[in-house]
Amino acid sequence: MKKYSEVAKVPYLGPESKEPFAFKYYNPDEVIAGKKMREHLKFALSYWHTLGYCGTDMFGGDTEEKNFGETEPMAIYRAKADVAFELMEKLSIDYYCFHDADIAPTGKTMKETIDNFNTMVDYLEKKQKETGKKVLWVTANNFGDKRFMAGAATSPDSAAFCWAAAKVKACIDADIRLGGTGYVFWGGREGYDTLINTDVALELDNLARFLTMARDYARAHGYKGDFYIEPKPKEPTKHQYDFDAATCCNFLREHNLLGDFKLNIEANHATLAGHTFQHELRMARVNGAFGSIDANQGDPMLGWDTDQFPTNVYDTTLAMYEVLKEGGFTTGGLNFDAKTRRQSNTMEDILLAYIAGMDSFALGLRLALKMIEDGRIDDFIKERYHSYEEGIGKRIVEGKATLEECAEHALSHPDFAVASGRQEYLESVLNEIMFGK
Ligand code: XLS
Ligand code: NI
Ligand code: NI
Repeated sequence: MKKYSEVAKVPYLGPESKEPFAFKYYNPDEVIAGKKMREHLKFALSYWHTLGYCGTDMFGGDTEEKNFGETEPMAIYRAKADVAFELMEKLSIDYYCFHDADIAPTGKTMKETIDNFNTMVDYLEKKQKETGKKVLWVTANNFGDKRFMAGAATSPDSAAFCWAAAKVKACIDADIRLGGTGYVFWGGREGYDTLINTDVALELDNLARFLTMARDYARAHGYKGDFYIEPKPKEPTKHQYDFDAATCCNFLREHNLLGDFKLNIEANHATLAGHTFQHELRMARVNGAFGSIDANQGDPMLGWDTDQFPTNVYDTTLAMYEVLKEGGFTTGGLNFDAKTRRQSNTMEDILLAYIAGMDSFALGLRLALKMIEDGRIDDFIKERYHSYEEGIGKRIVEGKATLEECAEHALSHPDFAVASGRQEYLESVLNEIMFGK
Protein backbone atom coordinates (compact mmCIF):
# COMPACT_ATOMS: atom_id res chain seq x y z
CA MET A 1 0.00 0.00 0.00
CA LYS A 2 1.18 3.51 -0.80
CA LYS A 3 2.33 5.91 1.87
CA TYR A 4 0.35 9.06 2.61
CA SER A 5 3.13 11.20 1.09
CA GLU A 6 3.04 9.17 -2.13
CA VAL A 7 -0.61 10.00 -2.80
CA ALA A 8 -0.66 13.30 -4.65
CA LYS A 9 -4.32 13.43 -5.60
CA VAL A 10 -6.84 10.63 -5.27
CA PRO A 11 -8.03 9.84 -8.80
CA TYR A 12 -11.39 8.52 -9.92
CA LEU A 13 -10.77 5.04 -11.38
CA GLY A 14 -14.34 3.73 -11.42
CA PRO A 15 -16.09 0.75 -9.80
CA GLU A 16 -13.84 -1.87 -11.44
CA SER A 17 -10.70 -0.54 -9.77
CA LYS A 18 -9.08 -2.26 -6.80
CA GLU A 19 -6.68 0.61 -6.07
CA PRO A 20 -7.17 1.59 -2.41
CA PHE A 21 -6.30 5.26 -2.95
CA ALA A 22 -8.84 5.81 -5.73
CA PHE A 23 -12.48 6.79 -5.93
CA LYS A 24 -14.77 4.14 -7.36
CA TYR A 25 -17.93 6.29 -7.45
CA TYR A 26 -16.91 9.90 -6.74
CA ASN A 27 -15.91 11.55 -9.97
CA PRO A 28 -15.88 15.21 -8.87
CA ASP A 29 -16.34 16.89 -12.24
CA GLU A 30 -18.70 14.35 -13.78
CA VAL A 31 -22.03 15.99 -14.54
CA ILE A 32 -25.06 13.99 -13.48
CA ALA A 33 -28.60 15.33 -13.40
CA GLY A 34 -27.37 18.72 -14.57
CA LYS A 35 -24.69 19.30 -11.92
CA LYS A 36 -21.14 18.26 -11.17
CA MET A 37 -20.90 15.59 -8.49
CA ARG A 38 -18.83 17.95 -6.32
CA GLU A 39 -21.74 20.44 -6.44
CA HIS A 40 -24.38 17.83 -5.64
CA LEU A 41 -22.38 16.52 -2.69
CA LYS A 42 -20.56 19.61 -1.38
CA PHE A 43 -18.18 17.54 0.76
CA ALA A 44 -16.52 19.20 3.73
CA LEU A 45 -13.59 18.18 5.91
CA SER A 46 -14.16 18.39 9.67
CA TYR A 47 -11.18 20.08 11.29
CA TRP A 48 -11.76 18.65 14.78
CA HIS A 49 -11.72 14.96 13.96
CA THR A 50 -9.22 15.17 11.15
CA LEU A 51 -6.63 17.51 12.64
CA GLY A 52 -7.49 17.27 16.32
CA TYR A 53 -8.57 13.78 17.41
CA CYS A 54 -5.61 11.58 18.31
CA GLY A 55 -7.38 8.34 19.21
CA THR A 56 -7.92 8.85 22.91
CA ASP A 57 -10.86 7.09 24.61
CA MET A 58 -12.14 6.68 28.19
CA PHE A 59 -9.60 3.95 28.84
CA GLY A 60 -6.49 5.01 27.00
CA GLY A 61 -4.53 7.88 25.55
CA ASP A 62 -3.43 8.91 22.10
CA THR A 63 -2.70 6.41 19.36
CA GLU A 64 -1.84 9.12 16.81
CA GLU A 65 0.24 12.26 16.77
CA LYS A 66 -1.20 15.42 15.26
CA ASN A 67 1.38 18.07 16.05
CA PHE A 68 2.98 17.24 12.73
CA GLY A 69 6.50 17.57 14.09
CA GLU A 70 6.00 21.04 15.64
CA THR A 71 6.36 21.99 19.30
CA GLU A 72 5.49 25.71 19.57
CA PRO A 73 1.67 26.21 19.89
CA MET A 74 1.12 28.57 16.94
CA ALA A 75 3.44 26.50 14.75
CA ILE A 76 1.43 23.37 15.61
CA TYR A 77 -1.77 25.06 14.46
CA ARG A 78 -0.19 26.38 11.28
CA ALA A 79 0.96 22.83 10.54
CA LYS A 80 -2.58 21.53 11.17
CA ALA A 81 -3.92 24.10 8.69
CA ASP A 82 -1.31 23.09 6.11
CA VAL A 83 -2.30 19.44 6.48
CA ALA A 84 -6.03 20.32 6.30
CA PHE A 85 -5.54 22.09 2.97
CA GLU A 86 -3.25 19.34 1.69
CA LEU A 87 -5.90 16.72 2.55
CA MET A 88 -8.63 18.72 0.83
CA GLU A 89 -6.43 18.94 -2.24
CA LYS A 90 -5.59 15.23 -2.25
CA LEU A 91 -9.26 14.32 -1.79
CA SER A 92 -10.92 16.94 -4.07
CA ILE A 93 -12.87 18.29 -1.07
CA ASP A 94 -13.93 21.89 -1.64
CA TYR A 95 -15.10 22.91 1.87
CA TYR A 96 -14.12 22.68 5.52
CA CYS A 97 -15.80 23.23 8.91
CA PHE A 98 -14.25 24.14 12.25
CA HIS A 99 -14.77 25.14 15.88
CA ASP A 100 -12.79 28.13 17.19
CA ALA A 101 -10.78 25.78 19.43
CA ASP A 102 -9.81 23.54 16.50
CA ILE A 103 -7.82 26.10 14.57
CA ALA A 104 -5.85 27.95 17.26
CA PRO A 105 -4.35 27.32 20.70
CA THR A 106 -6.23 28.43 23.81
CA GLY A 107 -4.48 31.34 25.51
CA LYS A 108 -4.13 32.21 29.18
CA THR A 109 -6.93 34.77 28.94
CA MET A 110 -10.02 35.13 26.76
CA LYS A 111 -8.29 38.04 24.99
CA GLU A 112 -5.21 35.94 24.21
CA THR A 113 -7.42 33.08 22.96
CA ILE A 114 -9.30 35.40 20.61
CA ASP A 115 -6.04 36.98 19.40
CA ASN A 116 -4.62 33.53 18.59
CA PHE A 117 -7.86 32.67 16.84
CA ASN A 118 -7.81 35.82 14.72
CA THR A 119 -4.16 35.25 13.78
CA MET A 120 -5.08 31.79 12.53
CA VAL A 121 -8.13 33.14 10.68
CA ASP A 122 -5.66 35.38 8.77
CA TYR A 123 -3.64 32.28 7.95
CA LEU A 124 -6.72 30.37 6.78
CA GLU A 125 -7.82 33.32 4.67
CA LYS A 126 -4.45 33.28 2.94
CA LYS A 127 -4.65 29.54 2.33
CA GLN A 128 -8.18 29.89 0.94
CA LYS A 129 -6.97 32.53 -1.52
CA GLU A 130 -4.12 30.27 -2.65
CA THR A 131 -6.27 27.17 -3.11
CA GLY A 132 -9.88 28.23 -3.74
CA LYS A 133 -11.09 26.10 -0.81
CA LYS A 134 -14.08 27.47 1.14
CA VAL A 135 -15.64 27.42 4.59
CA LEU A 136 -18.94 25.54 4.80
CA TRP A 137 -19.63 26.51 8.40
CA VAL A 138 -18.04 27.71 11.59
CA THR A 139 -19.02 26.94 15.18
CA ALA A 140 -17.82 27.75 18.69
CA ASN A 141 -16.60 25.08 21.06
CA ASN A 142 -18.73 26.15 24.02
CA PHE A 143 -18.54 22.84 25.83
CA GLY A 144 -14.87 21.88 26.36
CA ASP A 145 -13.72 24.50 28.87
CA LYS A 146 -14.59 23.81 32.52
CA ARG A 147 -16.43 27.16 32.62
CA PHE A 148 -19.01 25.49 30.37
CA MET A 149 -19.45 22.46 32.60
CA ALA A 150 -23.09 23.42 33.28
CA GLY A 151 -23.77 24.67 29.76
CA ALA A 152 -23.11 27.89 27.85
CA ALA A 153 -26.28 29.77 26.87
CA THR A 154 -28.14 27.55 29.36
CA SER A 155 -25.60 27.77 32.17
CA PRO A 156 -26.96 28.78 35.59
CA ASP A 157 -24.13 31.35 35.63
CA SER A 158 -24.58 34.45 33.46
CA ALA A 159 -20.77 34.82 33.28
CA ALA A 160 -20.68 31.58 31.28
CA PHE A 161 -23.44 32.94 29.02
CA CYS A 162 -21.22 35.97 28.33
CA TRP A 163 -18.11 33.83 27.71
CA ALA A 164 -20.11 31.88 25.18
CA ALA A 165 -21.21 35.17 23.61
CA ALA A 166 -17.61 36.37 23.26
CA LYS A 167 -16.63 33.17 21.50
CA VAL A 168 -19.66 33.12 19.21
CA LYS A 169 -19.04 36.76 18.28
CA ALA A 170 -15.44 35.96 17.28
CA CYS A 171 -16.64 32.94 15.29
CA ILE A 172 -19.31 34.93 13.46
CA ASP A 173 -16.71 37.58 12.59
CA ALA A 174 -14.44 34.83 11.25
CA ASP A 175 -17.28 33.21 9.30
CA ILE A 176 -18.06 36.53 7.63
CA ARG A 177 -14.38 37.18 6.82
CA LEU A 178 -13.83 33.70 5.41
CA GLY A 179 -17.03 33.77 3.34
CA GLY A 180 -18.76 30.88 5.15
CA THR A 181 -22.38 30.16 4.23
CA GLY A 182 -23.37 28.46 7.49
CA TYR A 183 -23.03 28.95 11.21
CA VAL A 184 -23.72 25.96 13.49
CA PHE A 185 -25.07 25.83 17.01
CA TRP A 186 -24.64 22.38 18.41
CA GLY A 187 -26.03 22.14 21.94
CA GLY A 188 -22.78 21.03 23.54
CA ARG A 189 -23.84 20.97 27.16
CA GLU A 190 -27.13 22.81 26.55
CA GLY A 191 -29.29 20.41 28.52
CA TYR A 192 -29.38 18.99 32.02
CA ASP A 193 -28.62 15.92 34.08
CA THR A 194 -31.20 16.25 36.86
CA LEU A 195 -34.24 18.42 37.56
CA ILE A 196 -33.43 18.70 41.26
CA ASN A 197 -30.84 21.36 40.36
CA THR A 198 -32.23 22.86 37.15
CA ASP A 199 -34.56 25.72 36.12
CA VAL A 200 -35.57 24.38 32.71
CA ALA A 201 -37.88 27.28 31.82
CA LEU A 202 -35.17 29.91 32.37
CA GLU A 203 -32.56 27.81 30.55
CA LEU A 204 -34.77 27.36 27.48
CA ASP A 205 -35.65 31.05 27.36
CA ASN A 206 -31.98 31.97 27.72
CA LEU A 207 -31.11 29.67 24.85
CA ALA A 208 -33.62 31.49 22.66
CA ARG A 209 -32.26 34.86 23.86
CA PHE A 210 -28.73 33.76 22.99
CA LEU A 211 -29.66 32.59 19.49
CA THR A 212 -31.59 35.80 18.87
CA MET A 213 -28.61 37.94 19.95
CA ALA A 214 -26.27 35.96 17.69
CA ARG A 215 -28.64 36.25 14.73
CA ASP A 216 -29.10 39.99 15.24
CA TYR A 217 -25.34 40.59 15.58
CA ALA A 218 -24.52 38.55 12.47
CA ARG A 219 -27.20 40.17 10.34
CA ALA A 220 -26.14 43.65 11.48
CA HIS A 221 -22.61 42.80 10.34
CA GLY A 222 -23.60 41.63 6.89
CA TYR A 223 -23.81 37.87 7.38
CA LYS A 224 -26.03 36.46 4.62
CA GLY A 225 -25.72 32.71 5.30
CA ASP A 226 -27.92 30.38 7.30
CA PHE A 227 -27.74 29.50 10.97
CA TYR A 228 -28.16 25.85 11.80
CA ILE A 229 -29.15 24.05 14.98
CA GLU A 230 -27.70 20.55 15.17
CA PRO A 231 -30.14 18.25 16.99
CA LYS A 232 -28.79 15.62 19.39
CA PRO A 233 -30.84 13.86 22.09
CA LYS A 234 -28.18 13.11 24.71
CA GLU A 235 -24.43 13.21 25.33
CA PRO A 236 -22.78 14.96 26.99
CA THR A 237 -25.82 15.82 29.13
CA LYS A 238 -28.49 13.27 29.89
CA HIS A 239 -31.24 15.43 28.36
CA GLN A 240 -30.11 17.72 25.55
CA TYR A 241 -32.61 20.48 24.76
CA ASP A 242 -32.13 20.07 20.98
CA PHE A 243 -33.41 16.49 21.14
CA ASP A 244 -34.29 15.90 17.50
CA ALA A 245 -35.39 17.71 14.35
CA ALA A 246 -39.03 18.00 15.41
CA THR A 247 -38.12 19.38 18.85
CA CYS A 248 -35.71 21.93 17.33
CA CYS A 249 -38.23 23.11 14.74
CA ASN A 250 -40.85 23.61 17.41
CA PHE A 251 -38.39 25.60 19.54
CA LEU A 252 -37.29 27.73 16.59
CA ARG A 253 -40.88 28.40 15.57
CA GLU A 254 -41.87 29.35 19.11
CA HIS A 255 -39.08 31.92 19.24
CA ASN A 256 -39.51 33.34 15.72
CA LEU A 257 -36.16 32.00 14.58
CA LEU A 258 -37.29 29.62 11.82
CA GLY A 259 -36.23 31.12 8.53
CA ASP A 260 -32.90 32.47 9.74
CA PHE A 261 -32.29 29.11 11.41
CA LYS A 262 -32.35 25.73 9.72
CA LEU A 263 -31.04 22.35 10.83
CA ASN A 264 -27.76 20.53 10.49
CA ILE A 265 -28.77 16.87 10.62
CA GLU A 266 -26.21 14.37 11.85
CA ALA A 267 -26.76 10.70 11.06
CA ASN A 268 -25.34 9.41 14.37
CA HIS A 269 -27.52 11.83 16.35
CA ALA A 270 -30.60 10.44 14.57
CA THR A 271 -29.58 6.95 15.72
CA LEU A 272 -29.21 8.19 19.31
CA ALA A 273 -32.69 9.74 19.13
CA GLY A 274 -34.16 6.41 18.02
CA HIS A 275 -34.83 7.74 14.52
CA THR A 276 -33.48 6.91 11.11
CA PHE A 277 -31.22 9.41 9.36
CA GLN A 278 -33.85 9.73 6.64
CA HIS A 279 -36.56 10.46 9.23
CA GLU A 280 -34.57 13.40 10.61
CA LEU A 281 -33.91 14.76 7.13
CA ARG A 282 -37.59 14.43 6.24
CA MET A 283 -38.71 16.18 9.43
CA ALA A 284 -36.33 19.04 8.66
CA ARG A 285 -37.66 19.22 5.11
CA VAL A 286 -41.36 19.22 5.98
CA ASN A 287 -40.69 22.07 8.41
CA GLY A 288 -38.85 24.09 5.77
CA ALA A 289 -35.68 23.73 7.85
CA PHE A 290 -33.41 21.50 5.79
CA GLY A 291 -29.96 23.04 5.91
CA SER A 292 -26.88 20.88 6.07
CA ILE A 293 -25.68 17.38 6.96
CA ASP A 294 -23.09 15.99 9.35
CA ALA A 295 -22.21 12.84 7.45
CA ASN A 296 -21.21 9.95 9.69
CA GLN A 297 -22.76 6.82 11.11
CA GLY A 298 -23.25 5.38 14.55
CA ASP A 299 -23.42 1.86 15.79
CA PRO A 300 -27.03 0.96 16.62
CA MET A 301 -25.77 -1.27 19.44
CA LEU A 302 -23.81 1.52 21.14
CA GLY A 303 -25.54 4.35 22.92
CA TRP A 304 -23.03 7.07 22.11
CA ASP A 305 -21.81 9.20 19.24
CA THR A 306 -19.16 6.96 17.67
CA ASP A 307 -18.82 9.33 14.67
CA GLN A 308 -17.79 6.60 12.25
CA PHE A 309 -17.19 7.32 8.60
CA PRO A 310 -20.42 6.55 6.71
CA THR A 311 -20.32 3.33 4.70
CA ASN A 312 -23.91 2.11 4.89
CA VAL A 313 -25.16 2.63 1.35
CA TYR A 314 -28.85 2.19 2.21
CA ASP A 315 -28.51 5.19 4.50
CA THR A 316 -26.51 7.30 2.05
CA THR A 317 -28.96 6.48 -0.75
CA LEU A 318 -32.03 7.43 1.26
CA ALA A 319 -30.27 10.54 2.55
CA MET A 320 -29.34 11.64 -0.97
CA TYR A 321 -32.92 10.91 -2.04
CA GLU A 322 -34.02 13.51 0.54
CA VAL A 323 -31.37 15.97 -0.65
CA LEU A 324 -32.42 15.56 -4.28
CA LYS A 325 -36.13 15.88 -3.44
CA GLU A 326 -35.24 19.11 -1.66
CA GLY A 327 -33.66 20.41 -4.86
CA GLY A 328 -30.10 20.00 -3.56
CA PHE A 329 -28.00 21.87 -1.04
CA THR A 330 -28.04 25.65 -1.01
CA THR A 331 -25.91 26.96 1.86
CA GLY A 332 -25.22 23.52 3.32
CA GLY A 333 -23.29 20.43 2.34
CA LEU A 334 -21.99 17.08 3.56
CA ASN A 335 -19.56 17.61 6.40
CA PHE A 336 -17.73 14.49 7.54
CA ASP A 337 -18.24 14.78 11.28
CA ALA A 338 -16.40 11.47 11.41
CA LYS A 339 -13.17 10.12 12.78
CA THR A 340 -11.08 7.08 12.03
CA ARG A 341 -11.29 4.32 14.63
CA ARG A 342 -8.72 4.34 17.40
CA GLN A 343 -6.94 1.41 15.79
CA SER A 344 -6.89 3.08 12.36
CA ASN A 345 -4.12 5.35 13.49
CA THR A 346 -2.17 6.42 10.42
CA MET A 347 -2.46 9.24 7.90
CA GLU A 348 -3.15 6.56 5.29
CA ASP A 349 -6.21 5.58 7.33
CA ILE A 350 -7.48 9.15 7.23
CA LEU A 351 -7.29 9.15 3.44
CA LEU A 352 -8.88 5.70 3.20
CA ALA A 353 -11.68 6.71 5.58
CA TYR A 354 -12.53 9.84 3.60
CA ILE A 355 -12.42 7.85 0.37
CA ALA A 356 -14.83 5.29 1.90
CA GLY A 357 -17.20 7.98 3.15
CA MET A 358 -17.11 10.06 -0.03
CA ASP A 359 -17.58 7.02 -2.24
CA SER A 360 -20.50 5.84 -0.11
CA PHE A 361 -22.25 9.18 -0.57
CA ALA A 362 -21.32 9.35 -4.26
CA LEU A 363 -22.79 5.89 -4.75
CA GLY A 364 -25.79 6.98 -2.68
CA LEU A 365 -26.25 9.96 -5.01
CA ARG A 366 -26.11 7.76 -8.10
CA LEU A 367 -28.59 5.28 -6.59
CA ALA A 368 -30.97 7.98 -5.36
CA LEU A 369 -31.11 9.39 -8.88
CA LYS A 370 -31.85 5.87 -10.11
CA MET A 371 -34.64 5.58 -7.53
CA ILE A 372 -36.20 8.80 -8.77
CA GLU A 373 -35.81 7.88 -12.46
CA ASP A 374 -37.24 4.43 -11.80
CA GLY A 375 -40.29 6.11 -10.28
CA ARG A 376 -41.91 3.01 -8.77
CA ILE A 377 -41.50 4.17 -5.19
CA ASP A 378 -42.64 7.76 -5.83
CA ASP A 379 -45.56 6.53 -7.94
CA PHE A 380 -46.63 4.13 -5.24
CA ILE A 381 -46.66 6.88 -2.63
CA LYS A 382 -48.62 9.20 -4.88
CA GLU A 383 -51.19 6.53 -5.68
CA ARG A 384 -51.49 5.59 -2.00
CA TYR A 385 -52.89 9.06 -1.23
CA HIS A 386 -55.09 9.44 -4.32
CA SER A 387 -58.26 9.70 -2.20
CA TYR A 388 -57.09 13.22 -1.27
CA GLU A 389 -57.14 14.32 -4.88
CA GLU A 390 -60.91 14.23 -5.38
CA GLY A 391 -64.22 14.43 -3.54
CA ILE A 392 -64.16 14.75 0.22
CA GLY A 393 -60.39 14.16 0.36
CA LYS A 394 -59.76 17.15 -1.87
CA ARG A 395 -62.07 19.30 0.26
CA ILE A 396 -60.14 18.22 3.40
CA VAL A 397 -56.80 19.13 1.85
CA GLU A 398 -58.14 22.47 0.65
CA GLY A 399 -59.35 23.25 4.16
CA LYS A 400 -62.99 23.49 3.02
CA ALA A 401 -64.47 20.40 4.70
CA THR A 402 -66.11 20.66 8.11
CA LEU A 403 -66.27 17.99 10.78
CA GLU A 404 -70.01 17.53 10.10
CA GLU A 405 -69.36 17.01 6.38
CA CYS A 406 -66.71 14.36 7.14
CA ALA A 407 -69.07 12.67 9.60
CA GLU A 408 -71.82 12.58 6.93
CA HIS A 409 -69.34 11.09 4.46
CA ALA A 410 -68.63 8.32 6.97
CA LEU A 411 -72.33 7.58 7.40
CA SER A 412 -72.91 7.39 3.65
CA HIS A 413 -69.77 5.23 3.07
CA PRO A 414 -70.08 2.64 5.81
CA ASP A 415 -67.64 0.22 4.25
CA PHE A 416 -64.26 0.65 2.65
CA ALA A 417 -60.90 -1.16 2.64
CA VAL A 418 -57.60 0.65 3.15
CA ALA A 419 -55.18 -0.52 0.47
CA SER A 420 -52.10 -2.58 1.33
CA GLY A 421 -48.97 -0.60 2.18
CA ARG A 422 -46.86 -3.16 0.24
CA GLN A 423 -43.79 -2.61 2.43
CA GLU A 424 -42.00 -5.87 1.55
CA TYR A 425 -42.61 -5.38 -2.15
CA LEU A 426 -41.23 -1.84 -1.98
CA GLU A 427 -38.19 -3.02 -0.05
CA SER A 428 -37.48 -5.48 -2.84
CA VAL A 429 -37.94 -2.71 -5.40
CA LEU A 430 -35.33 -0.69 -3.52
CA ASN A 431 -32.97 -3.69 -3.57
CA GLU A 432 -33.53 -4.14 -7.30
CA ILE A 433 -32.74 -0.49 -7.89
CA MET A 434 -29.64 -0.66 -5.72
CA PHE A 435 -28.22 -4.01 -6.79
CA GLY A 436 -29.88 -4.81 -10.14
CA LYS A 437 -28.31 -3.95 -13.46
C1 XLS B 1 -21.16 16.45 18.56
C2 XLS B 1 -21.44 17.27 17.39
C3 XLS B 1 -20.37 18.28 17.06
C4 XLS B 1 -20.94 19.34 16.17
C5 XLS B 1 -20.14 20.58 16.13
O1 XLS B 1 -21.78 15.45 18.79
O2 XLS B 1 -21.71 16.44 16.32
O3 XLS B 1 -19.25 17.67 16.50
O4 XLS B 1 -21.12 18.87 14.88
O5 XLS B 1 -19.95 21.13 17.38
NI1 NI C 1 -21.96 17.07 14.33
NI1 NI D 1 -22.06 14.31 16.86
